[in-house]
Amino acid sequence: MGVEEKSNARRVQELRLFARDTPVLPILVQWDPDPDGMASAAGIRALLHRTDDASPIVSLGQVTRPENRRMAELLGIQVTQVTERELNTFRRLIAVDMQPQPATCRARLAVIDHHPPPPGYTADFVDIRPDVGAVATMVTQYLRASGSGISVALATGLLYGIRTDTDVLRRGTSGQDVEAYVFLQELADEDLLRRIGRPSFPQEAVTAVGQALTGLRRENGIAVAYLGRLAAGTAHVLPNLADFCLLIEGVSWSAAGGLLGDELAVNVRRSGGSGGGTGAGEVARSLAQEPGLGGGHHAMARVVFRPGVGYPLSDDPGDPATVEWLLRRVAGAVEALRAVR
Ligand SMILES: [Mn+2]
Repeated sequence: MGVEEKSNARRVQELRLFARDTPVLPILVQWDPDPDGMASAAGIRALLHRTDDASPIVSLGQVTRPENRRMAELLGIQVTQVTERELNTFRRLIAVDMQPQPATCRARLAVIDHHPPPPGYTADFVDIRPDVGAVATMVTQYLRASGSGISVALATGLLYGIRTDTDVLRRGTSGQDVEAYVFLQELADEDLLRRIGRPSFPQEAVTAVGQALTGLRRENGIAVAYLGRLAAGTAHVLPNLADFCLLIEGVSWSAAGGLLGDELAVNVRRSGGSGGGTGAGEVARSLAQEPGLGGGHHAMARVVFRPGVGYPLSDDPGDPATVEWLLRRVAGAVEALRAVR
């Protein structure tokens, strides 16, 4: 047994101890649950041998991306939306693929994550490894160390989680991710994976992308596009558009925004993998009005603006005033963070 396996076995013991004598122990995932979060939560529940009722998977938001909803449906993963007030009625919580702020969260916490923690982060159980590409990798290690069996559905979910978080081992990947990936591939259902991972857009969303690209503005290597009001079920076009904008020659930063209700959601991208310099996650955090509204990784991040910060509430894709407002914000944050270094 190697050192890594031993420490994972110890982590499993500690986590089981944390869960003991807690009849209802919810597993909390991010605001818009993603495949890594959902699969990892399902894996933790299996590891602890708990039922859906004893450990419901909960989120303060909802699963929005159609392929993520399809994944949850095909793999039988149910995410229950809860309010902050409801969350605070639980004595203990396991947070997966995210970190609640201990200052604002009353429950005792176990945290399993791979996003960089704020300094001095503490919880009853903490396993935070920013060098690992997906939490699903960490959970796979737990399951292997514990000797628990992994069902086909769970292996498929965990593999899909690693695929999406690492862009199929192309982004922010560690040797541990590759090892978990190879292990899971033996167990997973390839046909199911193909059915999950096929995103599609309605025609109106594609037309809006065209208008957003026509109205795109760029300055000093930063490209910004605005999609206007996003119809229900089409929010996943935002990260796709942000990715696409990063392909433009000479562009090293991109942002794509759109209105969801009266909130302005913005996906930020930065080229250059996990290299040095200012990261997209830092930019998103500095743009956020309050903690929790912005964050992410070096290469990809997301921020949500709430009404009252003065953005134009335009429904029109490519609206010049909104594009200008967004460009000033993103360029300002990038410059300010560069100046600090
Ligand atoms: Mn993740």
